[in-house]
Amino acid sequence: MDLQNHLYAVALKIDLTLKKLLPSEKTKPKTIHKAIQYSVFAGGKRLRPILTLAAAEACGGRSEDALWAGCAVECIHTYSLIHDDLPCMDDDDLRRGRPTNHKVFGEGIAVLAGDALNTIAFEILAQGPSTSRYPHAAQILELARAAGSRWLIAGQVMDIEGEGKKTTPSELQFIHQAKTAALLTSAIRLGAMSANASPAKLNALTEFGQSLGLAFQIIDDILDVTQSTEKLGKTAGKDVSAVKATYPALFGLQRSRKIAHTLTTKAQASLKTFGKKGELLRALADSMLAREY
Ligand code: GRG
Repeated sequence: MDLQNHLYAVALKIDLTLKKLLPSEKTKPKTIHKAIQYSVFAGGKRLRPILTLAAAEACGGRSEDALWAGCAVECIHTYSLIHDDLPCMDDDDLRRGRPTNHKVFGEGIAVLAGDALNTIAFEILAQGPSTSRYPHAAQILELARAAGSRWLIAGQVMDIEGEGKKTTPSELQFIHQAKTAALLTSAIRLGAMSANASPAKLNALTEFGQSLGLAFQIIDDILDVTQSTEKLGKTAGKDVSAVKATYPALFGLQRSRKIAHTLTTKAQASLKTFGKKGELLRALADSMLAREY
């Protein structure tokens, strides 16, 4: 199967599992469950769960065992997007090619839909398989840390506080590591945990995720200035209008592309220990570097 078909097939598997695990639109109170379904099934790329399943396979595990963790991470990711779009945050009208959650359901319900997805993530993770090296408590600790105030939320805080101010390259690198790379790394680590990976394999995948996650956010910064709103499904040029610290703003487009390329090569070098089993992760890293939206 070529990579594109693989991506479609895995995204479909994730969608079907999320459909099964999330409360249906008919569950009372209907408004909140409609709002949750609206954003979860808005056509996201499902990159994080795709990486979770690929990491599990690289460690000799079964993708079926990694599905819970992948869906849990996607719930955290979707919550962060709903909250990020709120008027008190980035104040955006468009996400995943549709009006943002608060534009359709109002701010109160959008805040609650994000809150609910944040807790549903742990409800889902707790229902997945536990392994001898990584019992449920270890998996829950893993996701809670990545989504907490030292990483995902720290990145958002520094992003907000940095608007319109001069940011140093090391501050910018930390913002990107915190708001994007930490959750992406956690998606990969949870896949490895579902396969009961050895500590050495978990470490190798952590290094892979950290470099890949930083490269992913740099590409996101680049796409914000080079792509159209239609292609991105979210408002293009937002970083420039909000005077945000980004790699293109600090280093220019050409150097930013080079940094993303170097980080991707570094990520792929961390996969050496996996041999042929690391091929899918290597190919995913290449496709994330070349992505256009
Ligand atoms: C707690 C009030 C409150 C808010 C939290 C933590 C947070 C808000 C926001 C996270 C920051 C954020 C949105 C980082 C950007 C990460 C990123 C590149 C998102 C886009 O990911 P894709 O391209 O999106 O994978 P799709 O739509 O394809 O899933």
